[in-house]
Amino acid sequence: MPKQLEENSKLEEYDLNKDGIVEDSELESSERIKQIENADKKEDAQRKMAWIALVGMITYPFVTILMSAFGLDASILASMADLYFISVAGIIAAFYGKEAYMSKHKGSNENNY
Ligand SMILES: [Ca+2]
Repeated sequence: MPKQLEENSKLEEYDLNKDGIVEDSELESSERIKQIENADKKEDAQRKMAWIALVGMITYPFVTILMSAFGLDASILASMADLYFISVAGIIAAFYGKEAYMSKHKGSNENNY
């Protein structure tokens, strides 16, 4: 008796060519697609994080200046500036360092996407 999937089965998505049979090769392809999608999401999240860090780093001095201009106490912001800049620069350097490393070594490893 042929095996069947129940109605609206979670495994339905693995039947890539919609012939009603989930083959091993389709499972492998689905797994590979999932890996690529996850890697893409991870890249997007890291890129977003680097951009937020960069925007924060650029706006930080202006916020301090604006606070002083409006007569607000910017001493707390100013006192954590050194630590903040080192941390944010670390994040940005790690991101662009990773990007450079990945683009240099692309193709040398099959799983490197
Ligand atoms: Ca199929």
